Parts: sequence; structure tokens; C-alpha cells
Amino acid sequence: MFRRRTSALAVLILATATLTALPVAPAGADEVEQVRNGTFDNGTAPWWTTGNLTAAVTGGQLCTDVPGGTADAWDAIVGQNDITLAKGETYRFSFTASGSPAGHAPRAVVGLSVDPYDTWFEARPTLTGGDGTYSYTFTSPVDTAQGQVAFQVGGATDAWRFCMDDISLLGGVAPVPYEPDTGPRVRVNQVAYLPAGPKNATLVTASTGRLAWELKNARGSTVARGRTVPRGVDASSGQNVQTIDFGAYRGKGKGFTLVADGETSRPFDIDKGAYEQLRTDALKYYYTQRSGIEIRDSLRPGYGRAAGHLDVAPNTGDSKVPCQPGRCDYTLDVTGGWYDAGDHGKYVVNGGITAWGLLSEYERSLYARTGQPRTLGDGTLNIPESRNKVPDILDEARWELEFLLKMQVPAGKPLAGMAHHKIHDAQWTGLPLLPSKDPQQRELHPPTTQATLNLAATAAQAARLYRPYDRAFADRALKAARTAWAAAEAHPTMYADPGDGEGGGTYDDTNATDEFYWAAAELYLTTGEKKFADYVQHSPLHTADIFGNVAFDWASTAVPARLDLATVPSRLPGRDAVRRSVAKAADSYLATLTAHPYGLPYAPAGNRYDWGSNSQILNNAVVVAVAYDITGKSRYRDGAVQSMDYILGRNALNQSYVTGYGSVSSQNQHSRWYAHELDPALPNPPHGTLAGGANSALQDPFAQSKLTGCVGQFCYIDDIESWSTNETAINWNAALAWMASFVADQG
Ligand code: 9MR
Repeated sequence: MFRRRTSALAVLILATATLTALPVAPAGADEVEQVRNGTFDNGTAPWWTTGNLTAAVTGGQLCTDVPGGTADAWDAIVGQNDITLAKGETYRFSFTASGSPAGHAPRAVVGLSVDPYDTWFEARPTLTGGDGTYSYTFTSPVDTAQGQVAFQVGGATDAWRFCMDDISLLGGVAPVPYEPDTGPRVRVNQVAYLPAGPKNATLVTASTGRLAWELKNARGSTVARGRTVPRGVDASSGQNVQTIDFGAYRGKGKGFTLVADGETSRPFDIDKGAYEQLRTDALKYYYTQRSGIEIRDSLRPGYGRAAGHLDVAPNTGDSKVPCQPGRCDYTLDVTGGWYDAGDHGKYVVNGGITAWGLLSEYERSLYARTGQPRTLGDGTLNIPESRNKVPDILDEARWELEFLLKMQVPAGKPLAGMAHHKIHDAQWTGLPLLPSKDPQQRELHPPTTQATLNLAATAAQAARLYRPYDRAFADRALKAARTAWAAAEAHPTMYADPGDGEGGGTYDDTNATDEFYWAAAELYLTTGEKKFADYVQHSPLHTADIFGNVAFDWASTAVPARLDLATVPSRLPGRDAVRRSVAKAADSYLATLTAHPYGLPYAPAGNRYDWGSNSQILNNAVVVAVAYDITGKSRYRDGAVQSMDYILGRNALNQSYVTGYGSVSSQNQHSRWYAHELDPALPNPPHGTLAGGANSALQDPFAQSKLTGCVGQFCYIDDIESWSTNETAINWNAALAWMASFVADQG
């Protein structure tokens, strides 16, 4: 499970006030359960452990092997945070537990989950080999939403096994149900529609009959009117909705509103200027994600910070990073690259798909009918490399590419040519934490086939795109790509361990067929060599329908291969069929969009929005946009453009997911350095930062405490604690940048 905030909790828990443990009192009928998933029916989340424990559900209980030889009880903990307690309320704390061998007496604690870790109740039952049930009552001395229930199982000389079940904290007051403020019921793209583009809105209403709508300009004069189309109950929001199509209006201007059913929408422009700005901002995002370089305040006012993970204390630094203990006998200089997201990790598969996103945005500008290379040219992004005669988007992508190349195992070492999967902290750190202040040991994790092929694919793509600007780099990249390809062929099934999630994400994936197809495609497009053409044509993915509910993401990279084979000039036999397959896929995303009353090309199975759904929506839109680039048919251009509406405000929450765009936008994305919500001295994320978006699985406790039971689009909250719905990530912004550039290119 995902443990983002455990390390700060693994420190000493101070016993400040031990309250009376009374004999069991009967629970009142109206008492409220404060513990979530205390019966482990849904895995172990949101329970966390210290790094020396691995919790798993066995026989319906949470069990863990506790290592021997720790000094104190709090050296090994299983706990749950975000427990709400009310001052003066009496609680009954109960659980079932067993220990093997018998005789261990762990500390069962209710206390504060953050510094100074006050203890409000503790018990130390001596466990028997079989299940014992323990029950206590105590009165809370505080009001808090930062309570914690914890089992401190450390301090024993010998290893033992601890199991627990039916953890309950009954009492107090019911949490106030969370009601998002969704504002006016007319939902529009709060940023801008294109004057000659599609213009659609969604009205939330109890009405089932057609209603009148009016489009008003900034002075309040009605400039267009019409009637709504009832659409019934929308599965993705659970609401009765109607749609409004005002695409016939071709005027231009700022501050329009749409009025229907007595409600006035948030204002919007009809103009493409905002997309020019977004094209730039979505790419400028990467500079402040950079590792290993000082961020200059003169280039990003308000965002200047010291370089992260160079060898300046308290950083352990990325210039001599060892493998996880016992995994290799060398260290690597893996400085540079972008931090993945709100954490300080750097992951090759996600770095790879992100580098592809930026390189593909650039490559599109060279070949697409509406492409404009100068909009991505030198001097566009205000980065240290601006004015070096290389397009800024290539300079920015190179910051990551150089890092990816450093992750390759050197010649002469075991698995030479493979790429390490990731490098990150040994333990999860808390928030906020500037990159330069991270004290954790950094570690390389074992090489994987997927990471190696991500390196091969992007280095091969880089070789053709940087050649006009830097021949030596192009040669070096191509050589690394070939080496990586050969290494992956020799080790075709070396996958990341799904359990390797302490201190960083796992990015595990048990299928590399798509990465092989992608790397072969990029190597072919760069070299034209028959060996790679043959590989592409014999890949089972070459003719398969690879366009699912989610066209592509970090784990599934066949579509990037198909898109590049369809658009980058080559002599590939059967290229027309490749191009037709993209248009066919786009038709199916368009069918989804047309059927959707919020107009998005995304209808996940079972209405289960996925982690990073906003990027998945945008990636599906990329396929539709490429179909336009290939065919010139306006239905694809319009569908791709319309997909932006959801991201920018035409959604059930009536908010834009891009910071600084729209009158209400995400501001508090989970990040250790844009942590303004936790520390007013730190900034919010920069304008142009995309939030992950609705995620039905609600993996983080904060989202669970607010959103349990949410329907589709409502599974999102703009709070820094919600890492599963509201993180920022490099791959997500790449999808935004690509689409912003496409829309800005449409006149
Ligand atoms: O974006 C990733 C998502 O697809 C996965 O389901 C999730 C769990 O593995 O991880 C997400 O990526 C996170 C990564 O593991 C660590 N850095 C932050 C990333 C965004 O949340």
C-alpha cells in the first residue's frame, strides 16, 4: 500500500497523558466508528507501517512479521491517521490481536499523528498465541482531525509475528459530510472556446423538458439564444443534466456568460489567446520540477529555490547513488532530471513517457498541417538555456533525457545496458519538504525491461530530433538506445517488484510487449533499419486494437508507437493501414464523447475513474487530435478541442483542473515544495499545473475521509493531503502541454 507520510510518524511518541482505562461500557446506538477499514475487508489501506514492517491481509486479519533487535516499541508501528476526536467525548477503543510466539505486549495507542505526537490513551495487553479481544474506554482531551490509532510492536529481542483485526474506535461525533461547493449549475469551459470551434456546456437541473438558454457578452447583452437538449441522468456524476450547444455563435471576446434555468455560468472567453498562454505555461512547469539545479527566481518569480539532491547536506545527493542494500556494487551519478510529481523520486518509465510527450509535441509541430515550430522555439520558455539557438522545448526535454541516459547500467557491470527502474528516498518523507532539505538516503532500484525500453525509445527519438542542433548528442543517444535494445532483448521479462513501494512509487508493470513495440518503432523511425521494421511488423500489437478506454499511459506504450508510425515520415510497408487505425480509434473516442453529456472522450469501465484520470482523458484526446493531423477532417479537430472543456471547468465540480486557469481552479496539488496550503511561505503550484483528477479508488486517507461513496467525477478534492486525487505529475502535464499546443494551433 502507499505510505506517504509515515516517516515523520516513526519517531518517538511521547506519552504525555495516560487516561483512565475503564471496564467495557456498552456502546450507544448512535455512536460513530472513527476507524476506517478496521476489519481489513478491503486490503490494508489506509493503515500504514514503518519501513521495517510489511503488512498483508492473511485469513482476514492484518498480519506482519516484526523484526527482532529494535530498541523501543515505536521502532515498528502499524497505524492509521486522520482520526477525528472531539474534546470531552468518550470513546471505546477495541481490537482483536494475537502474537506468535505468545507473551509480547505491544503498545496500543490513540494519539496525535504529528509532532509532538501526544498520547491520549495507551494500553499494553500481553498477547497470547490465539486471538484475544481487548476493549477500553477513554475520554479525549482534545479536538483534532489529526488523531492516530497505532500499534507499536517494536522493542523485542527476537522476531515475532503480530496479527490484528476488528480495530474499532467507537464514539464521538459523526464527521460532517463533505459537500463540494459547485457554484452555478451551468457548467462551461471557464477559460475559452475557440471562435470557430465547438462550444458546448452542461446544465445540472431537475428539469426534464427543454429550457431556454442565452449567451451574454461582457456588457450583459444577449448575443445568442436557443434551447437545451435533455440528456437524462449522467452516469459519471449521478446528476440529471441537459446540454447546450452554442457553437453557431462565431463572435470573439472576453467575459461571456451562459444563462439557463435561472443560473448564470462562470465567465469565459471566446478567443484562442488563453491556449497560447497555456501552451507555454504547461511547458514552463518543467523547469520548476528540475532536480540538480538551482531554480532562479529571476526566471520564475516566487519559485526560486536551492538546487535539490546535489551533494549538499542534508541531501545525501544524487551524484554517487548506491543500489538498495545488496543489489549492486557500484554507485551512479544520476543527478538532474525532473522530480516525478509531488515526491522527490525519479522514475525511468514515467520519465520516458513524459519525454516522449514533449518530444512528440515538438515533432508534431514539424509535420502536422497546423503545426507551428516557432511557437516552441528558442526563447519561448524563459529557462536557463533560452537563447542558445535550440528550441526551448528540446532544451527542457534534454534535462530529462540526460538523466535517463545516466540510469543505464555501465559496461562491465552485471546487466550492462539495462536501465535502473528508479531512484528515490529509502523512506517516504512528510510534507512540506524542499528538495534541498531532503535528508533521506537515495537508492537505485533494480533494472527492468520496461525502463530499459523506455530509455531505448526516447533516446532513439531524441537522436533524430536533436541531430540538427547537436550531432554528438544525437550519436550518443542513438548508441545508448541500441545498447538498451540489445540488453532488453537479452532480458525480456525483468519486471519491477510490485512490493517495492517504500519511499517511492512502484510503477510496476508485468507486460513489456508494448514497450518492445514502442522502442522498435522509434529505432526504426530514426534509423530506417530493416531489423527494426521487421520487429515492428511482427509485433502482435502492430495490427491489434490497442486503443482501450485509456489510449496510453506510463504502463501502456503501444499507442505512442502507433501514433509515431502514423505521423513521422517513413517507408514502413503498410503505413496507410497504420494511419487508418488511428482514425478508426478516434471514431470510437468521438462516439464516447458524443454520448457523454459532459463531452469527454472517456468512459471508464464501471464508471471507475482511474488515478490521473485527467491525463487519461487528455491522452485519449491526443489520439483524436492525431486523427485530425492525419485526415484533416473537422470532426476530429472539433472532438479534440472539445475534450479540453472538461479539464477547464465543464464538469460536475465546476472547476478547472489547471492552476491559474478559470475562475475556480485546483490550487493545492500534493507537492512537497508547492506546499502553500501547509506553509504560507511556500508557493502554490505554478500556473499551468494539471491536477491528477477524479480517482474512484481513493487510495489516500484524506480523500477517504471526505469522499467515500463518491460517484465518478466527484471523486476529487483540491487538498494537498489527497495524493491519490490531487497530485501533480510530469506525465500528466505532458498530456496537457501536447493538447494545449494542438488547440492553440487551431485558428
Ligand atoms: O500515476 C501513477 C498511477 O498510474 C499509479 O496507479 C500510482 C500507483 O502506482 O502511481 C502513480 O504515480 C505516482 C508514483 O507512483 C510516485 N510519484 C507520484 C506519482 C503520481 O501520483
